[in-house]
Amino acid sequence: MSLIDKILEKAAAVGFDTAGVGPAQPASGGEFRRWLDSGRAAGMTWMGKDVDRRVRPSSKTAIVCGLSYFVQDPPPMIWNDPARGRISRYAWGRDYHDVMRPMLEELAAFVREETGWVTGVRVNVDTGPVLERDLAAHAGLGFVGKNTNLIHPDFGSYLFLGEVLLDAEIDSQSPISNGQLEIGNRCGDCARCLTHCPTGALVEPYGLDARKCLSYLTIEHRGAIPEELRPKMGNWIFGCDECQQACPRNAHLRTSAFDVQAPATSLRGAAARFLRFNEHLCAPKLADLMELDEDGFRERFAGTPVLRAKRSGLLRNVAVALGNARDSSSLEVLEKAARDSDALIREHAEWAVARVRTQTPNVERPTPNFDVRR
Ligand code: B12
Repeated sequence: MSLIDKILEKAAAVGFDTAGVGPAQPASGGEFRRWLDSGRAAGMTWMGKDVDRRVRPSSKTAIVCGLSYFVQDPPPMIWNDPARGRISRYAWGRDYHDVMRPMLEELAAFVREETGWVTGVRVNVDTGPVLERDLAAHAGLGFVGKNTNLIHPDFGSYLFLGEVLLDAEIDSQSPISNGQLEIGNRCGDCARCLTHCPTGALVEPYGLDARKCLSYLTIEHRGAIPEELRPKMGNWIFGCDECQQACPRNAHLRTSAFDVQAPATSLRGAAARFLRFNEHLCAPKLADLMELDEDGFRERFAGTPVLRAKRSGLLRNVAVALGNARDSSSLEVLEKAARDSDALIREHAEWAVARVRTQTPNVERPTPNFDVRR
């Protein structure tokens, strides 16, 4: 058995849904530099550090591993309830960094053992200066779609990526996966992701402007949400999956009904091991979230990616969602939030109070309708 075959076998044994081996050099460094120069990275200034390492890494080989995180859709009565906030699918459970890192470490230890290499074997999941989607495409895991996501033929785009990076070429006699970056247009004429993005953040195929992206605004952005974008947030309060929901390459995943009583059986792939799936995590009641103090926030979202937004960011988003729901029964909770010690929450709650008080219908965006076949 070749070294690559052994590594891929070990990756499966460790629990990854898919893995491939390819060159660690990204193909679209130029695109990345253009993205930075155009300001599309918004406030993610850390993306502009280590540009050279991201574009021309010292590593030679990437063992790219994928972990499927697709779980079935929540029942429409929960998901479409405007009194609830929507959390994007990737955050419906334990933080994937915490889940994948030990799995990658185990794989890295195996590589060290098999090769005798004591240095030059490192793991990365999201945190290092690595263009992961490029490397994944190189390693044959799938192709980059117009929504900029890496799309796998079986798992769609609901696939976390992580790597074991090697400073050496690996068994150069063996063919490296398919070795090709699938850079061609595999989406054809489809542009659903572009047309379904609520804010037009996919400004061109394969081009995302984070300044408009709800995922960026609700998770990474630390200040006020631009007022003109607030009505377009609907009830997304942490991340956004609109461009993935609209993608026909994900449609086949939704085969069985969501079963609240037996969530584990409705999970697919390795996701079953780390997603705690319940309505309080995927679509929590907005009014409940507004009541959370610092300790309550940390306790409720312990171990999940939601912590990244901090209480300040999450409650800012919750205020916007309550404003968009325009239900006068939320006025009491919003008025209380307008006296919060956090100025960001106060300002967004005041905006929401004014929006609820104006009885005009929400014309900017109708109540979101979760229909993946749109
Ligand atoms: C910064 C970042 C974000 C930013 C910016 C997203 C973006 N599109 O750049 C924000 C906060 C908005 C974000 C959102 C999300 N993210 Co994010 N994010 C990252 C991070 C840390 C860096 C991405 C990056 O380098 N962006 C810069 C742009 C220029 O690079 P890129 O999008 O990868 O683009 C490359 C290709 O598109 C290609 N390219 C450019 N032009 C063209 C043209 C053609 C024809 C082709 C084929 C390719 C191509 O070149 C680019 C440079 O290599 C990665 C982890 C990592 N280190 O890679 C995770 C990562 C991309 N995110 C991930 C996830 C899950 C998400 C969300 C789904 C979370 C959510 N539900 O809210 C959304 C998806 C939004 C979206 N459509 O991208 C996953 C994606 C997994 C996958 N299957 O693709 C990653 C890989 C994390 C991980 N380890 O799993 N994210």
